[in-house]
This record gives sequence, C-alpha cells and structure tokens, in this order.
Amino acid sequence: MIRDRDLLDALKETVHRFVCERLMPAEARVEEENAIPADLVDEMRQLGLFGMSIPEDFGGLGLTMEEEVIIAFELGYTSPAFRSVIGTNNGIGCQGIIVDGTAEQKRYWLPRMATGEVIGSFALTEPDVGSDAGSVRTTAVRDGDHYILNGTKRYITNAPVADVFTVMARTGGPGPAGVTAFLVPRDSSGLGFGAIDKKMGQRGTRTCDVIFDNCRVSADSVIGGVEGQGFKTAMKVLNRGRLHISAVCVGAAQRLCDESVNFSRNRVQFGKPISEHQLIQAMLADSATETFAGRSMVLEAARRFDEGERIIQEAASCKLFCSEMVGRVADRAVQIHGGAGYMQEYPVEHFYRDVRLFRLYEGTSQIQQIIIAREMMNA
Ligand code: COS
Repeated sequence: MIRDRDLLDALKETVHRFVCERLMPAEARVEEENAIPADLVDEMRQLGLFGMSIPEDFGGLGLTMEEEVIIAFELGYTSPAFRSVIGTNNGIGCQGIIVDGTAEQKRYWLPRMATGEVIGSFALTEPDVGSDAGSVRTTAVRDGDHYILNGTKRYITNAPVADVFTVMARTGGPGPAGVTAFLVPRDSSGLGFGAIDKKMGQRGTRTCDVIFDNCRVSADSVIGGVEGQGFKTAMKVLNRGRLHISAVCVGAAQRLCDESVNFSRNRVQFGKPISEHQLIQAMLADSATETFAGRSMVLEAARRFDEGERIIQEAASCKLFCSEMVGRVADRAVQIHGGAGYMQEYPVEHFYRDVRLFRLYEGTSQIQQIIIAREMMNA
C-alpha cells in the first residue's frame, strides 16, 4: 500500500542520491577497513533510515511493507553492509517489539531505535540450533521479579554494537511452545560477547557470539508479557524480514546488471564491444529477466501483506527465489567481467561474496522450500 505517491517518490529519490553519491564511493574503503565510516552512519540517522519501518507514533517513518521494499530496492544497490547497519533496527531487531511488545516496551524502546540512538539486534541462532528454531537451548528461569538466562547465541548481526537484544530462550518444555522472547539490554549483568567473526563477505557488518552467563533481566522484559509466545513472535518477525531481504536481493541484482552492461559496453574483444556478442547478451538478458521477476513478486507480496493477507508462503517464495536469483546474477556478472571480475578493483568481486549470505540467513533456501511445501499441503 502506497499512502502518498509524491512523498514516497521524494524519499526514494533522496535515498537513491545518497546511495549513488555517498555510499557507492565508500564501498572500497568499507572492504578495506571492514567498518562503516561513522559520518555515513550519522547521515543515515539524519535521513531517518534507522526508523523506516517503525510507526510514526514512535518517531519512525512508518513505511508500509510496499513502501519499505521500494526503498530497500534502492539500498540493495550498494554493499549490503550499509543496509545491515540500519537493517536490524528496522527489521528483526525491533519488529518483535512492534508486533508483540507491550505498550510500555514500545514507548520505552521504539523512539530511540527510530532515531538510531539505540541499536537493536535479534538473537535466535545458537551453536546447535539454526534451521530448527523451535529447539533453542538457551534457558530463562524465573527468579522473583527477574529471569536468569544461560546459553550462547551465534553469528548475531550487529551484536558488537547493539544496545538491546531480542532473545529467544526456553522457559517451558521442549519445542516451539516452550520458547519466550526477551528484551535484554546490553548492560545486563552476566551478558558477554565473543570475538568478532571472520566472514566470507559483507565486510563492514559485524557479527559475534552473545553469551548469557547467569544473565539477569527484569520480568517485564518478556516481549508482550506472556511466556511461550517467543517462537511465534520470531516467525512473525521473519515473515516480514524475508520480504525485506528479498527486496535487498533485487537491488543488488539490479546493480550487478548495470555493472555488467557498463563493463560489456567498454570491453572490446574480437574487434567489437563484448556487449555486441550474443553469448554475452544472453547472460545480460537472463539476469535482467530474473531481476524483473524478483522485483514483481516482492511488490505483489508486500502489497498483499499490507492488505492483511496471510503471506507466509509468498514471503518464503520471495526469499527462496530472490536470494537464489541474485546468486545466479552475481555469477553471470563475474563471468561477463572475465578475469577482471575476479579482481578486487571491480565491485562484482565483493558482491559475489556478499550475496552468498542471502541464501543462508533468515532461513536457508531449504527452509523456505519446507515452509512453501507445508503451506501448500495445509491450504
Ligand atoms: N508465521 C507465523 N506463525 C508461524 C510461522 C510463520 N512463518 N511458522 C510457524 N508458525 C506458528 C505455527 O502456526 C504454530 O502455531 P500453533 O502452535 O498455534 O499451531 C507454531 O508457530 C509452531 O510452528 P511449527 O509447529 O510449524 O514449528 P516448527 O518447529 O515445525 O517450525 C520451521 C519449523 C522450519 C517453520 C521453523 O523452525 C523455521 O522457520 N526455521 C528457520 C528459522 C530461521 O529462519 N533461522 C534463521 C536465523 S534468524 S536470522
């Protein structure tokens, strides 16, 4: 749902200019330094990007899902690490509070998350729990007005800088019904962090273990105030997150198409630009077609999400198709660049590594297939 086309176009144009003029020129530096320059993070704050999907009542831009994916197409056009800085605040790091939080939790956390003063993070994955999210082993035991948490969360995006964590921990019996979601502030006693992970790509985005060693949080940090709802909260957060990630994949695919067209126009072989060779054109055409398909399905699913439809299957289909699609597009982009595509001076080299993550996080491609098939059987 688009509430005001002119306003959205203005925001899209502002983000487009910011991406082209400020973020793209900094991509090589981010690769080199494995960090996002602080002045760019400040500019993202000023543009309101930390609060894109936080409701206006709490100081955010309150974008609908359709509006959000249109902006995510733009953000996906540059290194995914830039989007990741704001990603957890708009997505998995704050959506638990938005969808299931108490009025007090929303009032306390969301306004500061919307400005980027507070960074949120989402802690579900564990050393022995990834795809089987209902089996979390981190425990939370009630102790008077508090809970005591013990366990380890793994590969947690933005954990090194986050101020508050949405943590799924076990308060009850086995399986999804025994999982409760907590809001754990960084300064909680007994909260520790592992070394920063050394990743294949997405340099500039930091992940690490989050370790709970008799970590003490107040009882009112249970999201929604009810035990046993944490798995469902996580699933609702992921339904939305999967649409957002799909849009980022489309943005990256568009960039890879544009880089490929640009390179192939300038690279001369056999006496003419390689863009005039039909085997190169075939690769360009396949990439453009798949990008268009991804864009169309994400827009359609986002529209239906805004209309209140159950889009579990569609969100999983978007995540499956778009994350696999951008992998194919990145592969072709490297192929079109030839040996140059393997060199770090061309952006396709880091995109090739960066986009690999999209098929893994917020549910692997195989998990999306399972979700899609289950929804088909249950229809
Ligand atoms: N949206 C809303 N509710 C959902 C849901 C979704 N996508 N998926 C499951 N639920 C609900 C179910 O309806 C069920 O509710 P009831 O108890 O009222 O019937 C409850 O949650 C338990 O669901 P289910 O029995 O399907 O749980 P499973 O353990 O079988 O779930 C999957 C399996 C694969 C769906 C789940 O573990 C999953 O999504 N795993 C991937 C996790 C992931 O993305 N990890 C990445 C790390 S986070 S960056």
